[in-house]
Amino acid sequence: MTPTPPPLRVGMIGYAFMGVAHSHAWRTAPRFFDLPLTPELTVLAGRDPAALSAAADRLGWAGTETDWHRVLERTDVDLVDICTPGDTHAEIAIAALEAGKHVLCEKPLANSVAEAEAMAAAAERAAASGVRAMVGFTYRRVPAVTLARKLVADGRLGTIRHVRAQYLQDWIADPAAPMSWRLQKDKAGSGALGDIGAHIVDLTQFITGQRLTGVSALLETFVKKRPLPASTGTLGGVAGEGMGEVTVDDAAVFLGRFTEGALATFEATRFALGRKNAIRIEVNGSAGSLAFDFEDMNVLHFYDGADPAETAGFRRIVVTEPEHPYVGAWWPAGHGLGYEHGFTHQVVDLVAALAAGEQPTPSFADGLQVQRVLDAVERSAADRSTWTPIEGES
Ligand code: 4PW
Repeated sequence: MTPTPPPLRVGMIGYAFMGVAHSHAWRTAPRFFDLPLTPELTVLAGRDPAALSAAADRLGWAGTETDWHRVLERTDVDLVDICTPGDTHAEIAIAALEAGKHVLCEKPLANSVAEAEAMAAAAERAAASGVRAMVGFTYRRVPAVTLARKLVADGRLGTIRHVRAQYLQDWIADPAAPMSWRLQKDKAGSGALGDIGAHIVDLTQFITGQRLTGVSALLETFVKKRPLPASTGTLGGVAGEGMGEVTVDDAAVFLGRFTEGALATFEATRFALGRKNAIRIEVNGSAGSLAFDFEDMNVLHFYDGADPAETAGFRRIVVTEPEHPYVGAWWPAGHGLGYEHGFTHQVVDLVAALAAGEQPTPSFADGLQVQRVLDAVERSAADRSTWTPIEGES
């Protein structure tokens, strides 16, 4: 019998949408992948004892703590997984790293560049003693996205000219949809920009292997007041009495330029009625093009400029073959993966890096760089000096 790999004892803070996704990933990863460490769901933390205990039972956590500080004090925790809103990321992550715990932190890394800088500095200090930190830009681990990066890295697209990225949702398109923490600047840092725009910033940089060098942006808050929630759901909830103020952007649109000169357009909105979780990325290079849409997440479209004109055209690669990234560990060819698998792949890669004593990616330094892009977008949008009005229009 093969011996069980040593444990990786996880303490997770928060058990809402992301907490559920991460719990599933910690449990599932060792059942499908041969991991060098065995994740153990040691302790779940949250403030409401009854809800916490119900979540721990449902999600399979062995113990609970109602104060996250206790998770950091426990000697039976190796890694702290932060699944709370952004306003708590910096405090928890820095304290966890100083307590010698590895950290996985949900995106965006923080609510401000200053917080992200402090987190990246803490991660760098911790790395000196082998303690690692990673930020959860999960969509990198969708097989079609990982394959897209490989095609670019293999030179199949040549020199990148254009990057087109959209993250479109519609869960607050209705003005009667209630307030939530995602619509409060003090909790979320920003709105569509940080919550979903951060993903397409990370994804386009990941796929192209390049960084954004500058942006020009517009932000808009279409609905400035919303009903307070009577109850909250995963995204959205049920409207109750009274109104609250939306203090973040509802939508972000920006232009950018990549390190090697490619021009880019970005759009992040929760007002794209009918688009539920459409992450659309298109890249045009001198030798080929690719296109991805998360709403058809097992497919990558690739155009090879070297194909003879007679038969040239976008080919629809169904990314469900054992040769594709991550896919071989799952089902027989053609059986397809879903939203949750990206989180499982994130655990797989994190555990592999920890066991090898290597830095997992994306690192807190990568998270800081994305935070700087978000900050530049906000500063650009606030600066109207480059806005050129059209004569005769107001
Ligand atoms: O992927 C997205 C997340 O990063 C989800 O669809 C919702 O928006 C929840 O948080 C963000």
